Amino acid sequence: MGFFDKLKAGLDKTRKSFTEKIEQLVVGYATIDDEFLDDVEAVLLSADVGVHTTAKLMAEIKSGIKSKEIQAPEQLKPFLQTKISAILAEGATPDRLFAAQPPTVIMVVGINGVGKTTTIGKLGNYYREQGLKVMLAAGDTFRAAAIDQLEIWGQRTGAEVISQFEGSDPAAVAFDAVQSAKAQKADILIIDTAGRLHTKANLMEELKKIKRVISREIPDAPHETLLVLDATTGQNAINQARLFGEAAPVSGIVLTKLDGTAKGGVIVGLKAELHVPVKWIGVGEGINDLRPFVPEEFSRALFADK
Ligand SMILES: Nc1nc2c(ncn2[C@@H]2O[C@H](COP(=O)(O)OP(=O)(O)O)[C@@H](O)[C@H]2O)c(=O)[nH]1
Ligand SMILES: [Mg+2]
Repeated sequence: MGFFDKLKAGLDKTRKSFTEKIEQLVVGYATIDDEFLDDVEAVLLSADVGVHTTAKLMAEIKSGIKSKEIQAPEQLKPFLQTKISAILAEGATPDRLFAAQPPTVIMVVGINGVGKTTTIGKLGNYYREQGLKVMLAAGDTFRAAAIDQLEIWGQRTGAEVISQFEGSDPAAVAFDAVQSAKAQKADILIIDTAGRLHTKANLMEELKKIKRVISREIPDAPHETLLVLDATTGQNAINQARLFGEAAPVSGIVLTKLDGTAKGGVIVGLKAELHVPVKWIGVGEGINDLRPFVPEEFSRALFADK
């Protein structure tokens, strides 16, 4: 299966909870009235696009009705598809940032279990396939298993992994890794971090410290701070984005587990409510199941006919 087909299949449940409900509504109403609009609002709210985005879309629908762009219920679906594509395409940025001088340093943050380490493995593979020299840093020292997991990805992708031992200082690991990446002329260094510590404040302090250490070695690094969010958590993903944004300015979002979730609509809310672009999407656990986010492709998959 190609990536688009996987994405489309992955969004099946989202489509059922959203696009198909809109289609059913359209069939159920002959004309546009307040009741129809209330039902549309309910569908949007249940689709995980969020309260603000729902309000925004409802305002657009109402002005579309006024301007006669929408004259009958069946015109709602194409109208929404256009508006949602536009939201997703706003501020779309390239999938990667390259430093003026290598290495480009990418720091990966997010809570436990969202898919950070897996994403790093896939990202490493993506860049390796482009002929770039990739290094990985095992900055999640909270659990030994997290270090082993990154080592395995290193073996699979042929990327060198810089690691210390369980419980060591993640900022020291990051320091070592930056030194090695410079000395060995790596093109890209991707740093894993812990998603859980004894307290939330500890975690945020640790991320700040890692950032400080990195930027002491390379002034404009990290060039990218990717926040990994799990699509299956729906609205909670938006709250996590707010929380992490306070500790480390996030430059891009990776939305994982879009395979088989009914909450894929959260991508629309993320885009509309936080001003951080979604840069990558994950549709499975395999090495090729991560791709740059292409808004047009996503909305095509979301609104596709079965
Ligand atoms: N279905 C699916 N599973 C994923 C995806 N990304 C990661 N996972 C799985 O999510 C689990 C947690 O991933 P991990 O990378 O260890 O998360 P971390 O704690 O943030 O480092 C693992 O079982 C991964 O295989 C994805 O896009 N789709
Ligand atoms: Mg991990």
